[in-house]
Amino acid sequence: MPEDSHETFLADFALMSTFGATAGGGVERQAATPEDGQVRAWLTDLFRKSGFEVHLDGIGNLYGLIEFSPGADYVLFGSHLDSQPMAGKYDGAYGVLAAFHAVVRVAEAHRAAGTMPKYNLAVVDWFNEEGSRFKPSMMGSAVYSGKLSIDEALSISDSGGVSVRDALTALDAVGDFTLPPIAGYAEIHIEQGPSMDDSGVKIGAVAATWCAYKYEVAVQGEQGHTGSMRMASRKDALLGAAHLITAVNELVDDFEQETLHTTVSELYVLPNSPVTIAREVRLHIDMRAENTEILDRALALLLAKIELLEQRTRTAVQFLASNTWRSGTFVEAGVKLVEDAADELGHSHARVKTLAGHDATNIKDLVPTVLVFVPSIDGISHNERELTSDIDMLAGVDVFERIVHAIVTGALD
Ligand code: HGY
Ligand code: MN
Ligand code: MN
Repeated sequence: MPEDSHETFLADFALMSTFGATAGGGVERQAATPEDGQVRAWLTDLFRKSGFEVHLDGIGNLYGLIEFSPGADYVLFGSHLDSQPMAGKYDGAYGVLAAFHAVVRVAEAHRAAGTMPKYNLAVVDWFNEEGSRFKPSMMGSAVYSGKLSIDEALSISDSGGVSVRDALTALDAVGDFTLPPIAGYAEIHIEQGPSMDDSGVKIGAVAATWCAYKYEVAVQGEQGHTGSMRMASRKDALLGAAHLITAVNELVDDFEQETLHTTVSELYVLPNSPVTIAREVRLHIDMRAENTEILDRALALLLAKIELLEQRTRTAVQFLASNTWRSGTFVEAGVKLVEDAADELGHSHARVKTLAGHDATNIKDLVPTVLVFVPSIDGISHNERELTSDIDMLAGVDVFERIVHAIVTGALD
């Protein structure tokens, strides 16, 4: 690829990373915050300056379209610009920018050659992939793929009581566009895990996804005076939550190492007053494994542990909501596309699984979908220290360009 396009990519990446930049070298761009609005406005401007038509759908998904043949279906490429709090600048954003640059290069090649691709091209920034401010994660692609109703999504509120609808409206980001039918989707993303960095592999052809069981849980107790209430009469929700957090983490001891990942990652204490025993604790349980058999076994074990901790702490545990995705494979033709593109460019590659969810996790159930990884140094992610080298980013963009070219000419049909 012409050197300038590498330099242009790196310059765009540096500029993109200034939106919501944190002192520790990461970004803070939670969904529909002003910082998310700023980076979306920047992408909108970049789309327009490069001849894309820009559209917004009803859940704030932002699209840039290049039409070659009116009425032809589209093929879609992209990822997400929103981030976790105090997080890395590569997660999602790299994939949006790589998709933009790869689509620009492929469109320019067709124009220069006077050829017509089989499909029109679109780039997307999916709204709220991270699910940090508004749960569940992968929200924009879940609505697009029919897994979550738009009304339900728009009415979900953050911990401050602001709804998705109000937050998007404040950014003037609620549209009424419906993307024409798509024949395929591809996404490039950092691995967010250590396997590629450990093995020195430069391109990951994602063959399948782990599955996830995520639960919103409330531990119910009763308020009381921390000084005067007898210990034997207490129904301390925070004590119940402490036992639950330990129980969730100790589940992995009953499974082969690294085959089950469990976390309690979010916690709210009510009333959270120093001299009052907690009446309620809300927390978020996240369980991941290669298949649902492992997760079903882990869940059964957890429910048994919950019965014991309820008796021991005189509290009650309620499951309020769940968000799950089952493992699933990506189309073989797409995995092969990644391997062939990496071979053509002389980059090492391996078939990998994704332990994290992505928008591709949703879209793969709709149309033939390709997910490509580039290495994360030390596997660090959702952390300001997240890092992928420039050379690995650029290799990924070049590989992705070959994938875009193949898909737009019908390679996934
Ligand atoms: O939930 C996930 O795994 C994704 O990173 N949002
Ligand atoms: Mn991501
Ligand atoms: Mn993420």
